[in-house]
Parts: sequence; C-alpha cells; structure tokens
Amino acid sequence: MRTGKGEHGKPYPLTEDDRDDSAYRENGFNILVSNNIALERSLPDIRHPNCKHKVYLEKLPNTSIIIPFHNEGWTSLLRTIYSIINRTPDILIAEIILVDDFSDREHLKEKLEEYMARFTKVRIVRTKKREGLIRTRLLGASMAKGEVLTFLDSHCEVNVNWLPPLLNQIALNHKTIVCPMIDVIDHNHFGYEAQAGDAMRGAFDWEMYYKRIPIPPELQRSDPSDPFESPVMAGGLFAVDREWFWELGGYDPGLEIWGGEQYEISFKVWMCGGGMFDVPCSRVGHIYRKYVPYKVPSGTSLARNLKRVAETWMDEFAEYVYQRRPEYRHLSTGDISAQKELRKHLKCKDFKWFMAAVAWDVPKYYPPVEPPPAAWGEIRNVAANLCVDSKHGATGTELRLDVCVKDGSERTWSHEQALRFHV
Ligand code: UD2
Ligand code: MN
Repeated sequence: MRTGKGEHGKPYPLTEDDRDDSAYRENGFNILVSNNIALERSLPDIRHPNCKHKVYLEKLPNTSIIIPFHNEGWTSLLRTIYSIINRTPDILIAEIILVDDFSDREHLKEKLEEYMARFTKVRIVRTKKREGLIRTRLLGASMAKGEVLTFLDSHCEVNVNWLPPLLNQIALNHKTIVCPMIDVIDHNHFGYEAQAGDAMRGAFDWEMYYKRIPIPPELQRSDPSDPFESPVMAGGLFAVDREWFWELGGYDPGLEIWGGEQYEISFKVWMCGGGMFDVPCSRVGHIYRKYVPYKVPSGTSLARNLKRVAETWMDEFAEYVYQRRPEYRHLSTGDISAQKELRKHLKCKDFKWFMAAVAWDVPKYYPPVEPPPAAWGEIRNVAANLCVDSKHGATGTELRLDVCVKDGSERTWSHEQALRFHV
C-alpha cells in the first residue's frame, strides 16, 4: 500500500542535478537518490509463484547476520538493517553484527551507535586497523553466537521471506553453503530487478573473472523454484552452519582487502566434503557499484589473493590462469603452508575432481585451452535491424542489441558466445 518515490522497488525519477558525479563519489552509487527513498521502502515480490506454497521445517536454526562495512553511506546502511528487521521472522535472528572496517566517516561513529541502540539485536564491532572485507567478516564470525552465519554486504535490501529457505537447506544438511538470488538495485535510480537470466550457476573464466552460466538441462529441477547446485558463489551473500564454517578453516586470513575469497570458500566446501546451493525462493537486492569508491592500501592486490587461492586449491589447473596472466608467475603469495595443511587434514578431493564432478559445464563456456573462434560475422536481428554486441558489465559479460556498425559488428565469436546464440 505504500506510495512514494522508489516504493515497490520502482526507479526513482532522476533530475539532471541528481545525476552529477558528486552524488556517486563517496559510495560508487547515487547517495542522493538513496537519501530520498524511504528507509523502509517496499519491494516487489518477484519470487517464482511456487515459493508461496513451500513449507519449511518447523524448527529452523537461528543465525547471526554479519555485515562488514567500510565507509558505507548512512541511508544505504540503514536500509539494509530495516529490510532485515522488517522481512525476517524475529525468532530466527540471534543477532545482527555490524563490523566496521576502520571507517573514517563521522556518521559511522557515535551517531551510528546511538541510532542502533533502538535495535536490541544489533551489535557494532570495529577493527583496529583497515583489514579488508575478508578479515572483517572473520572478526564478525569469531564473535557470532548463532547456529548459522549469514553474511551480507552493507548496501542490500532483503526481500520477502528471504531467510527461512536458506536456513531450511542448512537444516537438511549442515555441510551445505547456500546463497540467495542476488537482485540488482540500480546504482543510478535504485530500481529493483532480477539479474539478466535470473537463476544461473556461478562460474569463472581462466582469468578468474566471476561469471554466470545457464543451468544445464541435467541439473534443472522439475520445480524451478527448488534449490540447485552452483560451483562458485558471487561472494558477499551466503549462509553457512557456524561449526562447519570453522571446520573449513573460515577464510584464509592472508587474503587482503577485496576479492578471491569467493573462490576459496566455494572450492573448499565442494572439495572438502560439503556442497553449495543457490535458493531461488530467497532473494536479496544488492547495489552493484558504478566504480570502487574506497582506497585500496598499497602492497595488497587482487592478483596476490587469486594466486594464493590458485596455489592452494587449483593444482595443475593454476597453469591455465598463469598462461593468461603471465605476471602472476612471479608474484609472491606469502606463506600458504597453513592452507595446504588444512587441505591435507580435511582430506579434500583434488581440483580435477571438482572440475569433473561439480564444474563440468564451465569449460563448455570457458575452455581452459582456447579453441579457434567458433563463428565469424555479424549477428543481426533483421526485424529490429540491430546487432549483438558484447560488453563487460558489473554482473559479468553482457550481450546486448545495439546499432549495427559497419565493419565493427563483423567479428569473431567465442565458443561461449556462439553457444548462447545457437550459432
Ligand atoms: C563482490 C561481493 C562482495 C565480495 C567481493 C569479492 C556480492 C554482491 N558482492 O563485490 O561481497 O565478495 O565481490 O571480494 O557478491 N568492505 C570492507 N572492507 C574493505 C572493502 C569492503 O569491510 O576494505 C565491505 C564493504 O563495505 C561491503 C563488503 O565489504 O559491505 C563488500 O565490498 P564491496 O561492496 O565493495 O564488494 P562488491 O559488491 O563489489
Ligand atoms: Mn557490494
């Protein structure tokens, strides 16, 4: 019944002034728009219709919800909390732990503590120096008392009944990690919608870019709203049994600032006796940024994180990464003996097994050894007189229709792209 700008997840009508780059600079998304939308705005219920008829176990485990943040905007952080409080059965929340990764913005200091005092379940903890999102999540996890740990980014909006379907899957098998469908909150106008293709498997290419690929027919369920297996997660939004998380060694604490941790946790849950599912009846919106607004300390790099993960978990397949990223060969990973010891101790299967048993469909889209182009030419929609173009977007490589460019539209198409168009 709510009315107002941005309600029901509708795009906020932007004026020319709202579009100024200054609105984006601090957060990588439009904070003016965020400030003008209600903190408790309504969202469209875009779940599969079957979700309304699902029944879950009567007794579900409770969860600590852990939210790391570094210099998060005031209204985007608050909207995350309100969406959780308003759309989650209270009995399932053990606590909400906000973990401040050494922010310096004034509104995140006393003002935040005073504001959060009204929520009895919210705790605020702070790192003593900038740790990066991985060790910040670990700090939250180390203090958590809930039976399950649920991680979210600090600029999310959870949707209708998002939590029970996640907890249910863990209650059925405590060695399962589960992820919600991550919906897109537009960084310009805050419109809420599903990602292109919606329910897809998490994958990666051999430069270790995160990708999404269609669910192969072999894994499609008769009820499309049922959980399905996914080889790797996007990273930020997932739930895991607390004891199982620590049995798996948590995250590698040698991972710095941002990135790579999604592969580490995904590879290890599969290779060390567990599994991972995406749950279509659980939906959480996330603001995908236009650009990264915060500083990354020197001496840390995504490349180093990825090499740590590759060296620990990927065995001979790491070579495919180094062939595309020769500069990684000479990069120092630091000490990874504890990670290798953990892998031995847990008697984890090898990466060859992971590729054959779990990620067997990934090479169809991203072959480790690049074959010659699958097709050459222009893909034109004759009715619209538009051509297919590919562009690297926030949620992976996106294919879209664009005006046909003389010479430019005629190009080679990779195996993966040709597959999508059945060329
Ligand atoms: C994606 C993930 C993110 C993480 C990352 C890879 C989703 C929706 N998002 O990037 O969760 O897995 O890939 O590492 O799957 N933060 C800190 N300290 C820092 C930097 C970030 O606490 O030094 C916080 C930040 O406030 C946010 C979270 O960590 O709550 C993730 O950071 P992000 O939003 O910049 O990452 P994102 O969504 O681009
Ligand atoms: Mn994020």
